Amino acid sequence: MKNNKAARLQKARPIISDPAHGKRLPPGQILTERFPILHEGEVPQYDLANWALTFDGFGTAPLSLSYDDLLKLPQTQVQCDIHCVTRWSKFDTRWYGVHLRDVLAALHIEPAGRFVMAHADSDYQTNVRLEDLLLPDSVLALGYDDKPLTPQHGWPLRLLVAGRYFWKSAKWLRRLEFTDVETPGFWERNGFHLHADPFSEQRFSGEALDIPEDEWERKAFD
Ligand SMILES: Nc1nc2c(c(=O)[nH]1)N[C@H]1C(S)=C(S)[C@@H](COP(=O)(O)O)O[C@H]1N2
Ligand SMILES: [Mo]
Repeated sequence: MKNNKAARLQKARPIISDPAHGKRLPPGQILTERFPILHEGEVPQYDLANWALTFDGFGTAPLSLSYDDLLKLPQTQVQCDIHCVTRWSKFDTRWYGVHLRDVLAALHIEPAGRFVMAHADSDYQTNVRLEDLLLPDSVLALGYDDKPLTPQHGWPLRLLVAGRYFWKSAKWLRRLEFTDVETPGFWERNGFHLHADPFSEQRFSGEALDIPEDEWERKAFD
């Protein structure tokens, strides 16, 4: 079934961003202080004893880390702005977690390909470039605002991908698949851009239309 989110976004009415935010707010975005909760499907429930994050694509058997393993790795703090393709942006969000470079070092693995498919619950995938995951502001996020993630925002682990629309930041992350081919994920197969740079408005895989939407305002918030 083709998901029609891209088509709906393209039909929505245009908005004009407040110039007071200058170059920090990407074109076509609106600033919010709230924290919208957006996802497909239900919030998954986990027993951490049975939870693992799997890494594959190294020509070896898959490697995995438990939640405790992640807590023992060096913890990284990130402060960044987030930008959702449905037009909301939030400045200065604060996260902590484990940086991919520290995971790769701990597992003694080095990816050969340039791409990563992030696999998450429930049946969500998104494609990211390895170089984006290795940026200082990308993190495998365990917590937000000095507390473990809430279930709605991705507990126990979500991806935070620096400099990309927020759909790349997969909540409920379960597996990172390293590959040398770029394969579209869930939204990318449904009309959204492969690379998703908010500052060049890489919203859609067709023409990047200067068109907005307010669907997030009707959903849940923190
Ligand atoms: N597993 C999973 N992760 C997901 C999604 C989803 O549907 N499932 N939606 C994405 C989208 S479109 C957005 S905007 C952000 C929203 O994250 P938030 O609810 O913490 O604001 O999660 C992203 N990660
Ligand atoms: Mo989104």
